Amino acid sequence: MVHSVNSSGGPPNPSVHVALRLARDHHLPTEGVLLQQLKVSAIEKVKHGDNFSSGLVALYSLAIAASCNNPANVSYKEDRIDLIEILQEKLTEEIKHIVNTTFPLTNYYQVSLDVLTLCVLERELPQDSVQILCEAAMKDKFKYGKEFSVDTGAVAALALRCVKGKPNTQCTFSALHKVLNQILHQVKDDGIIGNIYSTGLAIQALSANSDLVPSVQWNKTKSMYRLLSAIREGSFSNPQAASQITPSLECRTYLDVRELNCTADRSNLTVTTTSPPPTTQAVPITVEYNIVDGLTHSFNDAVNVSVLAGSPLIRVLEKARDLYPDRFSFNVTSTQWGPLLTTVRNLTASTENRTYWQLLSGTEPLGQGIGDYKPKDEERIVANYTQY
Ligand code: B12
Repeated sequence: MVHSVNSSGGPPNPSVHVALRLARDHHLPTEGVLLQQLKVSAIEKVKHGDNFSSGLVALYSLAIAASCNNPANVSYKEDRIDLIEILQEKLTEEIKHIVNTTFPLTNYYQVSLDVLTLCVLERELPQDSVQILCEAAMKDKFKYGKEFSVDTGAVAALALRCVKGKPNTQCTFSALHKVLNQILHQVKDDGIIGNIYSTGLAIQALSANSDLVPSVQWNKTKSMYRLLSAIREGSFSNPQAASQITPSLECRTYLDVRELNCTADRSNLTVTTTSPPPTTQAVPITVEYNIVDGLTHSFNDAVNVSVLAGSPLIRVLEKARDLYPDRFSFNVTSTQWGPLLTTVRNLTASTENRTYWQLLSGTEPLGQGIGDYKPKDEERIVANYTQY
């Protein structure tokens, strides 16, 4: 995460800042640089009217507060913005959208982040927001397709925990009970909760609600060790992925942002330079790439391409496009997780219509995106245009 701040050149990552702040050891010069980048970037986004989704505003606010700065008063040169007011407005829009259409403007992961942030920072929550989040939990809305999203449930459980006990929040008792049970249902024998990338957030949710989690139902040590072994296997080389497990590994949760004592920090983190992985002879592999319009069935096209072993999936897409530009053209959007596949041929993902390009290996959904997933020889990768 520290290296990503100094080398990325891309937009600053608020989730990485929260993680660095919640860690016990610090590299204060890097945290200072990232804090400044976040402030400038927030101001630029507001000034230029760039896309600034509610959850992203929440993460920026949480990050700035985690450095003991006031997100309601972010300034750079002669510009000044109030991120809390913006967050309250964005959450109000999400609530209105849910009331009108039954779906949030973005998704329930972000609505939960919004409620969590306003609560942790002890700011006023828009009317009905807690009630709406409770209802969503009770009506099983934390889903993409048919699957319960552990990540979403985990952030919702943190938000509900935070607001529990405040006036007019009686609904949180049954909502928490429901969501925690759904998360506990996803605990696997090896300690993974959901998948490896939701495990960190799930540990936070279960730890923050430990009084409601029967100890026979979850072995925290096992989940923590599973994360540590996954780090050694290289599953967390993406800084965004690393940022979502760090709080749990430091035995903290996002709720602890309100308790940070910045004056006590010491810059005691020794940053080691990672040596490049040993160079193995790169051999070519063959990957079948299949693009399917799963909604209106306007096309179903496949091609075999050859890439070097260890290449990320995006190389396969590029090869296919180079071979047949008309059939395999594609576009991506950069996100904190890496490139998100948004368009293939003439079909573009849309939040409004809740369509996206799902990635699969055969019939199994991939656990990573095109920037991180490394296909194997003879693997069949499917990009399927579908709805969530
Ligand atoms: C909501 C969500 C989605 C939605 C996003 C659209 C929407 N309007 O809601 C949909 C259903 C489209 C989606 C798709 C996918 N997702 Co998703 N998603 C999430 C979730 C639950 C919340 C994201 C969010 O809103 N974050 C908060 C906002 C403020 O941050 P943001 O960076 O602006 O959010 C955007 C990006 O995160 C982007 N996004 C969402 N998922 C993914 C996945 C990848 C690989 C990339 C590059 C970007 C991306 O969409 C967000 C909204 O615009 C996260 C959970 C998590 N722990 O982060 C998983 C998560 C990020 N997704 C994941 C995965 C694997 C995918 C898919 C690859 C699944 C698949 N097999 O097809 C696809 C992406 C395929 C592609 N086309 O490239 C993994 C990523 C793990 C990793 N190491 O890479 C996560 C962590 C879930 C998990 N535990 O497995 N996702």
